[in-house]
Amino acid sequence: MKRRSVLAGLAALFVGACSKIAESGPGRSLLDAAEKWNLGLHDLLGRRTALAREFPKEDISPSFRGNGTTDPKEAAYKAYAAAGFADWRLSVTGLVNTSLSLSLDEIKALPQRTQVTRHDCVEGWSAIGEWTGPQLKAILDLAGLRPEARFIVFRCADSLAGGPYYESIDLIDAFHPQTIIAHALNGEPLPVKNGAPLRMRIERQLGYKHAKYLTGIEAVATLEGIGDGGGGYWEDRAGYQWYAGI
Ligand SMILES: Nc1nc2c(c(=O)[nH]1)N[C@H]1C(S)=C(S)[C@@H](COP(=O)(O)O)O[C@H]1N2
Ligand SMILES: [Mo]
Repeated sequence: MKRRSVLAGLAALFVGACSKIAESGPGRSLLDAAEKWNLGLHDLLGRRTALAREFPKEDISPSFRGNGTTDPKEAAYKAYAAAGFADWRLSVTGLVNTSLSLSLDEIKALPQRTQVTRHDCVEGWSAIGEWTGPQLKAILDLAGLRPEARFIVFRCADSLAGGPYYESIDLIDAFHPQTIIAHALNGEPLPVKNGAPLRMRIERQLGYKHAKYLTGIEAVATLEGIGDGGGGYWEDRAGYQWYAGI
């Protein structure tokens, strides 16, 4: 929201300045161009902040398949899983006023959102599931983002052949109301195959953005120096788009 008003303010300033220098001739077309740019910006922001479709419960898929890592092999993860994830913590670090280390109980004590949405994987399958968890916004508000923060990086407990899985999004998606940290699928604790005990839901983007086995959230000013700089495991390795809007 804050971002939207800053951008709209900038556009208004630009249009205002143009109307002073030109009432006719070439100035007039500059003003028209500025107005078009302003409208284009509003269109874009409208699309970015719109809600993903939510479905009635009857549409929930009978089984929600697992993809990518479905059973992390890391010893640390296996130890947490064996203890029912009782000691799992989610760290919140980077460009924040207060770093946090949250327990699952603390995460479940925040206001919760439940949403039935469709997951679309680039590999060509979809599934509908009901996800529950706090909005990422609630956690970012608790930690307090510093003004230099521009991206949120998600750290995961699992590695694939090329290294640790990770993902990242910009602040428009970070503050989107349907961007939640899910701990439940279809009313049950997340199964291991779907990212137990915590996974991201970023409903306006494709499946690979939804980091599973979430251990940390990091606020950064740039994606340079994170992984290979592409903003995610598959972005670094397979050239998947960083912004995977659907
Ligand atoms: N940590 C981690 N997150 C991940 C992956 C992964 O391999 N590791 N795979 C991604 C891909 S490609 C998809 S489609 C979804 C799959 O989610 P699911 O297992 O719940 O179907 O998780 C995404 N998040
Ligand atoms: Mo995927």
